[in-house]
Amino acid sequence: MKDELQIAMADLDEERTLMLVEERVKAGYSSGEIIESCRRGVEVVGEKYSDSHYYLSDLIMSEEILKGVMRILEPYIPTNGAVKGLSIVMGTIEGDIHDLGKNIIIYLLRSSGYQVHDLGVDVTPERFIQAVNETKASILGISVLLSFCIGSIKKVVDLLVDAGLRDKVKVVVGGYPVNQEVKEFTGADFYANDVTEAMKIYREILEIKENLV
Ligand code: B12
Repeated sequence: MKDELQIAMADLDEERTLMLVEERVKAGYSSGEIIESCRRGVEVVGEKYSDSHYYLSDLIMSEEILKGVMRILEPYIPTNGAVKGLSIVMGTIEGDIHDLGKNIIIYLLRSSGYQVHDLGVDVTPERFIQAVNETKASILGISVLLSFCIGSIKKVVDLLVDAGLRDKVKVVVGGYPVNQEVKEFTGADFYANDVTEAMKIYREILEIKENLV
């Protein structure tokens, strides 16, 4: 079935995208469902960019539209103020400045009561380890969109081992190019490339940790 929102996003039709988002919010779609349609739309933007049908300016346009989508959605994302006893460190790996997906996940985690330390983008493996040490985080979330940056995630996991922290921290990798193979190559515990899967993983980790206390 054709998803009009996905198509409007893929066509970089800002007005129509934002109108459809408004409509879907009113019709009771969840934020996760709406974000997913948009994410699939920008996936097409990426493909068109690879085929040279779109240019860098079009990638930038997709960023602008996605930010507009999040501005509409933010007031509707349910919040659960009860602070959960887990601290999470998140960042985009060294060399990569993509942060829209990471920011969406952080927003949803904070809305669900998790304490998230956002390290931003282009984060070195050493900085991730320093942050885990400083915050005593039990979950490390690493975002990656550029395939050639995946190797640096492996370095983060190796440094966690060297620091004697590997069994204290669950590593979750996320982003467009991640899959089971990336999870195995990097030594991460979980991977996710959509909102639903990401939130499911964080809930699962929370349950595991609570059962250990
Ligand atoms: C928007 C965009 C940009 C914007 C980024 C703006 C920003 N502030 O993030 C700009 C214009 C800056 C940009 C720049 C570049 N980009 Co770009 N970009 C994209 C595009 C079109 C969409 C990315 C996006 O925001 N998606 C929407 C979000 C919601 O989805 P997401 O990021 O996947 O996140 C979701 C999940 O993956 C998951 N998730 C994400 N992170 C995490 C983390 C954790 C812990 C968890 C659990 C889950 C999770 O949850 C999110 C919500 O569903 C993609 C295409 C694509 N298929 O992804 C290309 C793409 C990623 N870019 C690409 C390229 C090549 C570049 C440039 C090198 C272009 C250039 N010549 O300069 C530069 C690189 C700059 C750099 N050093 O990082 C390529 C990468 C190819 C590759 N395989 O490596 C892609 C795939 C396009 C393509 N097909 O060629 N880009």
